[in-house]
Amino acid sequence: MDRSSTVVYQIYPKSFCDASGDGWGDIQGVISRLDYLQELGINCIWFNPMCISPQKDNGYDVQDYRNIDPRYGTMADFEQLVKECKARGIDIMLDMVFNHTSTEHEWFQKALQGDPKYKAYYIWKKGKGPGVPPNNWQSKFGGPAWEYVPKFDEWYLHLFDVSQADLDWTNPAVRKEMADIVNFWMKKGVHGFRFDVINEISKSSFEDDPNNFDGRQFYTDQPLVHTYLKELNKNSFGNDPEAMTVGEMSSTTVKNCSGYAGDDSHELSSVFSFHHLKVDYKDGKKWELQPFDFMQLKHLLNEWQVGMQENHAWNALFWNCHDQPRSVSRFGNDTKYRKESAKMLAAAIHLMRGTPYIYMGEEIGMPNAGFGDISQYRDVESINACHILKKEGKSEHEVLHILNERSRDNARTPMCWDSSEKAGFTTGTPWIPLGKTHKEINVENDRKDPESIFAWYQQLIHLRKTMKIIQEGTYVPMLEKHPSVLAYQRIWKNEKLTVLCNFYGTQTQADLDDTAGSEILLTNVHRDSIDAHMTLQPYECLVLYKK
Ligand code: TEU
Repeated sequence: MDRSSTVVYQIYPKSFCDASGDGWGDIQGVISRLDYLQELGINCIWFNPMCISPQKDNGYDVQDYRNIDPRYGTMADFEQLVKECKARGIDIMLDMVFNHTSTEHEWFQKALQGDPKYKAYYIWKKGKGPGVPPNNWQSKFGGPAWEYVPKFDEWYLHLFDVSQADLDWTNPAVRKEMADIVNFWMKKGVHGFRFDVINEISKSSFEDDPNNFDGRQFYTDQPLVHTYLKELNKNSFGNDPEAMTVGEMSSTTVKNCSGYAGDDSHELSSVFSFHHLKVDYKDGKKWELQPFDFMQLKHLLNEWQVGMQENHAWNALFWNCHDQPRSVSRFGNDTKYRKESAKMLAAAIHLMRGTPYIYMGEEIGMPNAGFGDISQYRDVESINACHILKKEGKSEHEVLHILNERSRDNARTPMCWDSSEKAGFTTGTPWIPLGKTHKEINVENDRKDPESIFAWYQQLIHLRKTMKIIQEGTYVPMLEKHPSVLAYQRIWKNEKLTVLCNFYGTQTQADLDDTAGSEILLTNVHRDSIDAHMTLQPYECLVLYKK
């Protein structure tokens, strides 16, 4: 796979399409919708984990890395999926959850029985005293990052849920297991791999975090991550010329990512970083609401574009994924200007330098879930947060409001295919309620519109696949001080592509000195002329091209 011309579509399998009628998405459901994805034009699908799992964290708690969870189907179904995708020119990217396993994994179970080989697969420490964990680190899902096991009078580390025990990557046997798992899936015809929280696999020290924060300074981007990735590359996907990899990098830096995804670093092909998705966190806190800071957003997007370019490294481009609220609700307008803002947001990142990712439903402008009751939430992180927020004294109403803005479940409601009662997702009872707008916002309705959001995405994907300037052009920020417009140019040989995006529902002025001879390549508002001083319409996106 070529990272500059590939567009990846992300499927959260539990919520995409259910063929069996049990209310859970499954592999046969995905197969039944592949023609739709082919029509969209994408050339790769990233699947969130489908391996056997107790599903405490929807598959990010892996119990068996080499078998498909029966709720999704069988290995034969998976093999059929690979074939059906291949026939449509679509590659598959699988999620490798290598920082931790489920505590139900055979390795952890053997560890609990006292088998020294497997005990050494995980991270165990003595407490500071009776009932006192080894240090003050906090789990990402709330509460201490350590769990006590009386039998050993020791604690195991879990950076995430208590059911997700961190693996000890200093152990060469663990590293070999991981490479073997990648090789197993490569033999099944898989060329794409997404590595979950991969920059957290190395823990350099186990001291208290002096800022009484969460310990992340001791387990994020530690020097050994680079060593481990080079080794994994050499022993697995590095041997496949078709491979494309992406690492999920938590709280990272351009400098580290330039190493992870640098042209000559022999680690990964690309990285996800999340700084631009924290611009609406108050004091860096996810569960404290504030409107997004546009200037910060623009600054971060530019900083990563330019920084990675200067260091010859490669970004993934995305607004949405299964861990984030829906971008049209978050950075756009999901009522009056839903269509305009969904299109504007898409163009803003698809024309940047990197590999674009589309999260299922984004291509029809699906908004946040809009749940009316806390009991509708399913996500382990959201449920933990709910308890913590209530303990802090927040009312039921306030907590619901916060979850409605921030919960990961906003993105996990079932894909809406049509206006029928279950949105064409299932004939049974969906595992999580459908989003509030499913009767109006669905594939069937969007595609009736000649100017659908879907058609806009088709166009963006087509441009990415066919225009060298989008694949390889140099990125140059423009109008950096403009308070509501994100603007940039891509430059390649004698060509120029100019992208202007108004992030607000009000008109704004944009002055460009360089419009002569440009043609309009894309407009989401029927613009037919351009000049040096333009009034951009609410959420207008304008793309100019000049040769
Ligand atoms: O996410 C890692 C991660 O740190 C976040 O995106 C996390 O979900 C967020 O900070 C919560 O606010 C990955 C997966 O994408 C996520 O779904 C898993 O829950 C997590 O790892 C554990 O495997």
